[in-house]
Amino acid sequence: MGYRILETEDVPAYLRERGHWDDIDDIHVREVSDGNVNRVFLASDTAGNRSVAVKQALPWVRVAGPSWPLSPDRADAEARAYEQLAKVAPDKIPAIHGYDADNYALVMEDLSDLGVLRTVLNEGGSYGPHTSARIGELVAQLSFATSDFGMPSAERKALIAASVNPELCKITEDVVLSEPYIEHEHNHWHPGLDDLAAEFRADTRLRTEVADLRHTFMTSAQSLLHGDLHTGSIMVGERDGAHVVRVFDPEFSFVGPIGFDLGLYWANALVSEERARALGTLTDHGDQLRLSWEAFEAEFRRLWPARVDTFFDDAYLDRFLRRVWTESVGFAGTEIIRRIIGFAHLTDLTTLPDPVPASRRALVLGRELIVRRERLTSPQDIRALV
Ligand code: SR1
Ligand code: MG
Repeated sequence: MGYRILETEDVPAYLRERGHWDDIDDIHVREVSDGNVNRVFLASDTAGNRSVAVKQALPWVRVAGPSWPLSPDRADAEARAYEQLAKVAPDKIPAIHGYDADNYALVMEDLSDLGVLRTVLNEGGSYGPHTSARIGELVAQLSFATSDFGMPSAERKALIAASVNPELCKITEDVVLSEPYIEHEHNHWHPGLDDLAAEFRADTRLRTEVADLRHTFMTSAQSLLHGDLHTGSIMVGERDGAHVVRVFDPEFSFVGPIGFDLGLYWANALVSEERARALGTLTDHGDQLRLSWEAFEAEFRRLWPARVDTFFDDAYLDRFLRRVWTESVGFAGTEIIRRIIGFAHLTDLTTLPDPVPASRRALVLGRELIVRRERLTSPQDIRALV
């Protein structure tokens, strides 16, 4: 049977057909779609002993509808990314029960006992001691294993070819790395930001630096990325007394610059900090960039000896990590800006009683991260800017 778009009432039979659920007299399904792009269902039994999540890619952007068509092939990219992640960071992703390539649907662990990090933070929670360290480690584990340091050359060429994700990359190239700096129908912003939005569109230096980051995004095939590592792609919580962190939604995955993953996380951490500052609920927000970078760097350096022969010695590693740092800073700036004057905004700011002062601070910070990235050489330099 070909591609069927699943509705809530189709899910029980679908799960039985795929061998995930026998007794469909005892199954309750609800749609919990929340992201911009896909549809997600949760199925559980009455006693609450069993549950699974079903995520299906639609042939369009969910929040825009059929007027913005998008190939469901992105589900293949997501399944491939989970395959790689399962090899190197199985403790930081949901368990994947099966992928149905005909229907572009993944059946996976239900994470609804955990909270989406963005929601936890928006509700006044803190990051806690381990979240950013786990994120830094995950980025290092995935990026090292799929880089030329962690994979034989021919195998990596095959990975690059298999991981092309043209439509989703184009979305990023447009909505993150281009549209906010030109007039575009996708863009929108609070009227209190009119002057800054106009200033950014007229700022030749800023636009040239963004062009450079865009080109890096398009050409730098360093490692397999998550591709959309914002705080809405991370679940956190407690299980059996332990703090757990799970990263999901890697449908934007492709082989690109590592700094794009770190930069997205940093941008979202910095925006969460602006929200907390506006509400007077600041806790550990200001530590997260440093904690994730330190964990990333420590893990990447720990893995490095595995393939030191081809790249000679640590001098090249130092140079490589400096480049990753600088690009991460720049990509963080682009993510902040597009989330305020581009297509897809953040509830961190939109749900503030007055989003303008925090949004203005974030926009100016984003611009500085982009244009001064070569001179910002440490987390302390970024603290000084904030
Ligand atoms: C049209 S999609 C807009 C954004 O939603 C996704 O979550 C990505 O962040 C993308 O840039
Ligand atoms: Mg997503």
